[in-house]
Amino acid sequence: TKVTWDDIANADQGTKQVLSYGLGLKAQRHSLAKRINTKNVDQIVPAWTFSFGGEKQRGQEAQALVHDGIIYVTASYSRIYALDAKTGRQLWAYEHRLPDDIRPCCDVVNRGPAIYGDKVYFGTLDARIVALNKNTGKVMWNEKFGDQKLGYTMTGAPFIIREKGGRVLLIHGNSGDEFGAQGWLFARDPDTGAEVWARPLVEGHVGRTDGKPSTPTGDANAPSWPRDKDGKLREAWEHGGGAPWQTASFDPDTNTIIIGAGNPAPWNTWERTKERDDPRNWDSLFTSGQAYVDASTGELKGFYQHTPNDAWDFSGNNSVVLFDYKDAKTGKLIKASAHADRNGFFYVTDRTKLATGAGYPNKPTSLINAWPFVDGINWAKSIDLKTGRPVENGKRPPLPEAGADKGKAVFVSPPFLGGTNWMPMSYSPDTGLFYIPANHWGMDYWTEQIHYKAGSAYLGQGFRIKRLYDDHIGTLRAIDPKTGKIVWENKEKFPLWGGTLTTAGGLLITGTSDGYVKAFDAKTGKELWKYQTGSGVVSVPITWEIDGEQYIGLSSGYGGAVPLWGGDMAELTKQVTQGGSYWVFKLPKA
Ligand code: PQQ
Repeated sequence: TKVTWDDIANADQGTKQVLSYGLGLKAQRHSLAKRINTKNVDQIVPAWTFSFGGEKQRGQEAQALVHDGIIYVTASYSRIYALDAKTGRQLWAYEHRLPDDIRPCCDVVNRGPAIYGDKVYFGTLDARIVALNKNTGKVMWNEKFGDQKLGYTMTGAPFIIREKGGRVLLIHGNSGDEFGAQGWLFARDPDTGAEVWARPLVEGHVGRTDGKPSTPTGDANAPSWPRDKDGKLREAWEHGGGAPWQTASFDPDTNTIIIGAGNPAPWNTWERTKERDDPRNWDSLFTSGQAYVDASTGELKGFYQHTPNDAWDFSGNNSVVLFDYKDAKTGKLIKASAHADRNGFFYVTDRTKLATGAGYPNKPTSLINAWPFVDGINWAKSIDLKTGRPVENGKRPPLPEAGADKGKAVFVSPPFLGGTNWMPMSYSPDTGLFYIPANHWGMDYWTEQIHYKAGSAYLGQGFRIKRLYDDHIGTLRAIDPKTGKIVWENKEKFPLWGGTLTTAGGLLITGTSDGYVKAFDAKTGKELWKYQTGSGVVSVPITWEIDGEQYIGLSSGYGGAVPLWGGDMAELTKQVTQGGSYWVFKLPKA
């Protein structure tokens, strides 16, 4: 049967279908399934496993979808599979033919598909979005949206929404900030792939509606970006970054798409600062923050910037999760957004204020609170709750001295790989807690000279990532969004690089880089079960029910940014073997 908008909007009210990245429009990653629970999870066993095959054994980061007993999962190198969700039998497979000149910054990953009507959709490393017939795997349309030679690529999962006029739209972004790509958010007709609107996230660039220029993003003069003496915007503005390379959430009540915007390009903060000025006077809008986009028009109507004029590649991409809670003092229901940033702070914002335009840009009124969720943050002392801006701590790496090609190194924590990274957190309405896969580490960080060169890395920074503690890097943390209190934590010797899932069975499920899938008691943090999958787990778990049985599934296959960019942690995880398979667990038959 076809997947309808109502199926997607209501999937998180049932247990049989997983129809979007984030397991629902709010991206809470919480399932109502409870057959597997804290009492019996220690009995679950593998139901089946499926190998993605081939020689392409790395970087399995996907979250799968489940519809009508079929599981759709993407794999590294732009591959997608349809499998019988009960048995793992392959129904069809599609391997996208990739050119040699793709430039993904952080491994050949893919985070998952979207599904609607009779089609499944996924992004490819050569900057396309491909639609396939969900029953046959036949390609129905294929739209190229950027030049892969210039670093445009796509790793994130697309997302289906319905805007208030009734049109269902396929929403996706691009990656490529590390190569000086411009970040764009696209809305397409899911039937044909035709672009409906497109919104750039660098201030002053002009969007599109129905293929024609629409409005500039923010102020047409881009006052948050510096100009040279001749009055022209500096080189960085042309490239800019801000790529929304992860997946949106959607608030139908306010007709708003909520998505994180990536880091500004290049990383070098001085390239985005007027000569001899203080970088804190320049914001590089609309990068490294959370963006609120009108679903019907593609207008940017709200924005909260976590890291103004980001000097550390903190990005703002990680999921923005929608949740409601009662204010302890007033008893009022607050419609909030929560976001654990790479910069180490956990932000709770009032999403209604941002969605009505009052928070645009950086108005302080939308921030409810912000707390550190990792130890050792040294780039900022705190977030000022009145202005919403960080209270910085002098950790912008200085310019090279005259004649030198490198600046002096500063030690910064978190490092550019973040207090957390792309791996999505989950929220359990039962415990009222968020579960963040976090890491304790820092970096030596120094400035280098940089000029844009098409197809080359556009950073202007050098770095080396280091550990903060001898006994662990990863820390799975449960945080209370009302108080910022860390309620429990579980340490891991390797970096954590997989997402989390909570269930009505009281479980928190995740994977570890040393190959385990683990189940914890979501309330107490007690480890209840683990299973070794044979390669590092850097994917996102889901759960579903068929014929009265509950299944838990996730990919295994180490990769992502840590082995490529992780300095001491790349060394540490060299011992992890490569892989590429999907694992499914269930209770044994009684
Ligand atoms: N991807 C990973 C990963 O999959 O492990 C880690 C990162 C990315 C980063 O740390 C990034 O900064 C990053 N940045 C961009 C970007 O700004 O365009 C894209 C990606 C990506 O598409 O995977 C990553």
